[in-house]
Amino acid sequence: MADTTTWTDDNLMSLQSHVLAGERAHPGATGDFSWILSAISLATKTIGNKVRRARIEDVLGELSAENTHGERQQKLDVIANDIIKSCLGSRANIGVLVSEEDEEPTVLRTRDEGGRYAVFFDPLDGSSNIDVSVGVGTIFGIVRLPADGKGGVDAILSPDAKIVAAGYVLYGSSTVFVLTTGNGVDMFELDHSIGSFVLVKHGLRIPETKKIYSINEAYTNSFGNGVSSYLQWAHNNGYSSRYIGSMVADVHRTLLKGGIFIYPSTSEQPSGKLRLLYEAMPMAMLVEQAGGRAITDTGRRILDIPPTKLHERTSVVLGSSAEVDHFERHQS
Ligand code: FBP
Repeated sequence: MADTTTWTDDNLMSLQSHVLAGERAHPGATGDFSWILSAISLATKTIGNKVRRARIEDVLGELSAENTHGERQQKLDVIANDIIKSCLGSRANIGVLVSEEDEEPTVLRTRDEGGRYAVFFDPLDGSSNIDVSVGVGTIFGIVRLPADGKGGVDAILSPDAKIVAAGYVLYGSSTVFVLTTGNGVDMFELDHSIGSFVLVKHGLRIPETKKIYSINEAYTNSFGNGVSSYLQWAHNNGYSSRYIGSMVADVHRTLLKGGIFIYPSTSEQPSGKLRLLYEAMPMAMLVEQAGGRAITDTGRRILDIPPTKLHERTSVVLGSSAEVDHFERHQS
């Protein structure tokens, strides 16, 4: 019997060829993205291996050292950070690297020396879940630096710096790479048999509504009135709760299934916990590109916040647009 498989582009589309095809469609594209994304692809495949073999290679557990946020670093936080920096460091079009694990940015070269982009990243998000084999991930944002030749932190925090691509890699039951370059969201899965991220979903759209909220209710006593009133309403309207405690995993579920992810400001953390540049903004760009919304708990669009510090925090409310609308209605 003849093989009836329909051979379409998707079947054979790797991350690299998909990005290259996208660039070919843009006159004047320089190949910068595919060059940077190939480094991120290589780094995250390597990190994925480390995460999967963590107990075998005995790279689990905490180090005595603390990161810039005063949090005890996991061994794999540092390993992942080094892997990403060594892969991205070799890309001549990158000027600056900003990592959750490093207090200061790594300045590689000035704009005039070809460093047109900065890459912000959380090397291993949800690291408190590593030891128990729960989904963790790498989050990144690619920013085109202003043309005025400014370098270093000034360039990164300049209002002319524009986030032009964002993504995350989830190291879960499968290794998934979710990416936007400003033209919708695509999802790739690592096919271990060929060592390639293969396109599995082109033009991913977040469901308009879904009665699932994701928040750490252990902090209920320190939530503001608006958050408490929304949760009361959700409880009275048949919502279900899902919370993994790894932002990448909770946002991935929200993107695919719909619902709302909330990490609000609390009395203990008045500006929220999650970091603006390398957690909130990349996720906000992905959710918006998939048709959802991403705001702070005071209703401000996360992508409109002008960053003032490298490691500043923000409250995060993102997900299906109708669900974020419901949340917003309870804040006034
Ligand atoms: P890091 O692990 O990168 O520090 O990220 C912070 C994080 O673990 C998020 O992934 C997650 O959404 C949140 O903190 C969980 O915080 P909490 O334990 O307070 O609910």
